[in-house]
Amino acid sequence: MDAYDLITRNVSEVVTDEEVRALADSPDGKRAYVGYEPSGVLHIGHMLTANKLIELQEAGFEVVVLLADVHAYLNDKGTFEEIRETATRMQEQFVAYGLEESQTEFVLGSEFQLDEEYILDLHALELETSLSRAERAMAEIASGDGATVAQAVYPLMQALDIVYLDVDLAIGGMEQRKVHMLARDALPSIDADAPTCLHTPLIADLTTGVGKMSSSEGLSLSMEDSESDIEEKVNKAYCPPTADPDPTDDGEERENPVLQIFEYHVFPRFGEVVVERPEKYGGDLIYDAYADLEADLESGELHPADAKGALATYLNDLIAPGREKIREQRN
Ligand code: IYR
Repeated sequence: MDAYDLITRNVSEVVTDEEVRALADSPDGKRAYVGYEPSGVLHIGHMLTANKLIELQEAGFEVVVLLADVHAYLNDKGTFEEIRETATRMQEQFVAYGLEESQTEFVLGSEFQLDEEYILDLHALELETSLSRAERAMAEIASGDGATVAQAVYPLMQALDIVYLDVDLAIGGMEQRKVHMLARDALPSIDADAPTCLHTPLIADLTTGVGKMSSSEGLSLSMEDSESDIEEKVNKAYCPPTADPDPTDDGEERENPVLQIFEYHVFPRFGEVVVERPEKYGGDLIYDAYADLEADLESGELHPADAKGALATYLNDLIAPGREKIREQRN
């Protein structure tokens, strides 16, 4: 795969395509980053953007992971001490997941976000941004109801991080897109370039296929799940024989989360998928491309129960090193 294909594989959106093509022309030494609010354990959403970071490392990018402790504090995720402690644990889990430690720069937000120069630039952005714009940018990120002043400051800091970390490409899930659009509009006012952005898809709710999987509601998959937790959850997943299911009776869009996880997690990390089946049911199926697995599910050649069985096995392989790390961290 060439650099452009690696960068754009499995993404929902790039802003802009022209800018990404320019990066792909000379990716070596270019810097890409994702920021995460530190939390106790990695969940499948963290792992999805991490897959993209691993692909970018393959394409020659330098990768920066921001452990956004100040952002987590502003988003009411705990005391500063608690957040700091989870940041260290999260870093270790990312390395266990497969981010090359020697090629990944882990940065704690508070290492630079409390410097005078950063704060003054932040105030300059505050002058340029309406409260309603900041609030809209946070609609899919903010926790709790009712916006706080802290939540209005948050997206402006996220914009400024792009400048202070000197990155060429900002990455996030689709829920980050409005923050990035704000960054593109606001950063030129402090003489910084509008950043190039890449957004990864969101995995749908596991049991309904509606909306997005969330660690606060419904079933979510995380590194602390045991093998049997994963098997049970995947078993309960919504998996009609199509990648494009009909909407619900209320007109809500549905996705097939089992196929999404194959597409965004399993194929990128394993390349090939073997679905084990007894001889009497036709024997093993071997796929070296996601599209073939999807086509077989749609045609009925691959039964949803067999697809789920294989998915649980691969997911368990993916999280095994992280699960082991969490066990160590708790001892
Ligand atoms: N908003 C992210 C966390 C975050 C991301 C970046 I990129 C930053 O520069 C700072 C924070 C979240 O929702 O987890």
